[in-house]
Amino acid sequence: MKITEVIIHHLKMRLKNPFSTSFGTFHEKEFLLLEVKEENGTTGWGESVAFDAPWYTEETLKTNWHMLEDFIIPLLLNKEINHPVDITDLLKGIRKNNMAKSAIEGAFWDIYSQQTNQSLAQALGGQKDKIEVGISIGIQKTIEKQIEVVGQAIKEGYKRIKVKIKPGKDIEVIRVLREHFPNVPLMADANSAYSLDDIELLKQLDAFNLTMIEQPLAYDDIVDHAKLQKEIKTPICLDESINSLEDAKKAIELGSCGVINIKIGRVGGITEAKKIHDYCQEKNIPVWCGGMLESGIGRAHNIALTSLSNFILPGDTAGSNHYWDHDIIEPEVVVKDGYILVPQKVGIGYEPNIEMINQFTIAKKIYR
Ligand code: OSB
Ligand code: MG
Repeated sequence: MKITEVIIHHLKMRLKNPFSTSFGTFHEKEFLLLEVKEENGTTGWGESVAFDAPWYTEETLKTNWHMLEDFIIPLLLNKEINHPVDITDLLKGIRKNNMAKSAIEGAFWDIYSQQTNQSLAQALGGQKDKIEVGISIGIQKTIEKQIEVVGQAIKEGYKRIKVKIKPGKDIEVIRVLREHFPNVPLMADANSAYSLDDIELLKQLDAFNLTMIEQPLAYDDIVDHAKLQKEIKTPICLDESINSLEDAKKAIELGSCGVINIKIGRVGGITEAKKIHDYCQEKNIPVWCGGMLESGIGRAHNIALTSLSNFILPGDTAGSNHYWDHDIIEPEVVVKDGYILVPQKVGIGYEPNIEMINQFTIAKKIYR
């Protein structure tokens, strides 16, 4: 198989509700969508999950565009690629820039599964035909609003509620939520808002029976997380700190976490994500699939990945209707009773909605 053309679409989609984290508030999602064509006419779709600013990781939409245009696309165009894993090798000289690499690798996994006449989930060795779904809820202006939004998500059937926390919006919020919802699987994500100086505060979280606390400490740390994990009984889940299988191995060896959040973009693609999944399975570390407020294209990849057997915990794969008035795939992602049915159709299993894609496109460039 040879990639003969890549189209980069730059989209901007308005979120239904602003999403607030410890590092900032999203009102809209601006991102790159990749349409990749192969010599026999098959088209695959991939999404770059990089945001428009470097507050979560260092990559941005523009750094991704630069890497794709100047390095990644030239390395892949018109090369013989037999299997998506070959891409890892072709790109191995480029350091980091995981989200940029992942966008095109994901599109090629789509092409590969279409050409081998299977669903992406099947191509990955996925075993589940439906996946459990959790939801990530941003920091709200008031505690009353936080209770209302969490209550609504529980009513909709989500299997696990994650709330974002930050200094000043932590213990009290969790205490009140736990009082109102004593039995719901609840967790907190700090997006690196704390340090070991906050250890007494973090220890207090142990009182609320959280399923885990996600990335409390620095985005590039695994040593302090290991120290913290020894002091608290709530499992630590690493997100930002895990960018490769090597990172996962080291974090597990150090005891820095009990759970890993796998995001395809953050780790450089589906191939690496699957390696981390397999390794964690061997080591009895449960994993779940994180979200990046993706459009339906990115979500389709996440859903296929989540069909692998060690995705034991519900992921951040809420339905299209949670984020958008209109998503860019057909059908949209539907969550029913807390589950998504893994599509059985070939490829990513959803059709890109070209009309919607064009409606949200603000720039576009063709490479061949
Ligand atoms: O840390 O998981 C995170 C959104 C933006 C940046 C980082 C994170 C998140 C989420 C949202 O938690 C998950 C989603 O619903 O896509
Ligand atoms: Mg996170």
